[in-house]
Amino acid sequence: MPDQTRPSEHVLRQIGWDDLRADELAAFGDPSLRPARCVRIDRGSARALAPAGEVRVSTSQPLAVGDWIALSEGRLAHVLQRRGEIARRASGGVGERQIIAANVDLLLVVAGLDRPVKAGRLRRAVALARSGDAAPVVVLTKADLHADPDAIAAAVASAIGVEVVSVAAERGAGLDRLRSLVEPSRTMVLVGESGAGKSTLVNALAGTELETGEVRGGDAKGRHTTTWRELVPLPGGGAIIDTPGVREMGLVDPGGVDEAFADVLDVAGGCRFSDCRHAEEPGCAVVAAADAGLVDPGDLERMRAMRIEAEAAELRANEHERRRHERRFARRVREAQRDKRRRGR
Ligand SMILES: Nc1nc2c(ncn2[C@@H]2O[C@H](COP(=O)(O)OP(=O)(O)OP(=O)(O)O)[C@@H](O)[C@H]2O)c(=O)[nH]1
Ligand SMILES: [Mg+2]
Ligand SMILES: [Zn+2]
Repeated sequence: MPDQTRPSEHVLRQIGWDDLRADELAAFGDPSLRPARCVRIDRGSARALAPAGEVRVSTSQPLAVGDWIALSEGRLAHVLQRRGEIARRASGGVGERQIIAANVDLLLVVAGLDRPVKAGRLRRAVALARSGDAAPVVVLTKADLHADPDAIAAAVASAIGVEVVSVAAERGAGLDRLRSLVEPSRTMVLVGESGAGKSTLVNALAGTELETGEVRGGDAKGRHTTTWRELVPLPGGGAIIDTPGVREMGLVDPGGVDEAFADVLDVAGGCRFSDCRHAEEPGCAVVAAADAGLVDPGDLERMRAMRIEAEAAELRANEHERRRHERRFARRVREAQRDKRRRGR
């Protein structure tokens, strides 16, 4: 293939385009195909970043922010294979699987130090990251409002077992560490409660002017400042995805749950069975460690509860998906029969 990276593709390289994806594109055997990345999804269309700038792509198939796509004369031709997707249970309704973003390297769980840190939420986000093949990082914002942010950061790091960065976005503190994590070409997504400071952080890193909001009390509906997900390229390379605040972070994939409990995971390697659920199995090192007081029995209980919840949600989401396929199939059959009758006349 002739693809010596065109200089104009540099902009895509900076947000994660690489040789593997170039090979995937070349394998379609159509030299007219051009790569682009979805930066925002609207109803029935998507905005994508192409080497020449942002383009609007109309589509009937479901795309996610972060998807790499192939365009042919400005039209969507292919969606390239995803390297992981961050998915949660949609709130309300039947609880279908909702994809927050695709092709994400790092998931930043953003929590403001102007309110108590909730370990349960952080663990959920860690599980979300792990099952989406992204590395979790906890970001404690509004460090300027807290007397001892370093102490909190250390406590959270040891409890959750992931890197913790504390930032005061408006003063620029802590941003260098985040830059070094995302540069030169990685993608990170921000998740966290409304008012946690996600958009403020994007603005500080990207120099954008996304709308930010007042911190409002209570938990009434309609208090979100950001209402869509958006991918923003960073000046030094890499990309950051802002998302609307979520009140509940429902899991739909049990795969990442164990890894959200660092102390449990530490001893789980000693279990007799590699797929041990740390419940009734013989030779379970986790149960033994909990009995001996080496693992917090409360953590073990919370881990089991979170996994049961995620398994149930996964079943419901799959069932929903299956019904949707069936309805679509039945509709196609009806349409085909109708066409046949018409032709027969
Ligand atoms: N003191 C201080 N305030 C901050 C900091 N970061 C954000 N804020 C304030 O927190 C409020 C909420 O910030 P946003 O960035 O809009 O929060 P968000 O997480 O994007 O909220 P949603 O879009 O609703 O999900 C704003 O008033 C910000 O000025 C910080 O580091 N220090
Ligand atoms: Mg916001
Ligand atoms: Zn076990």
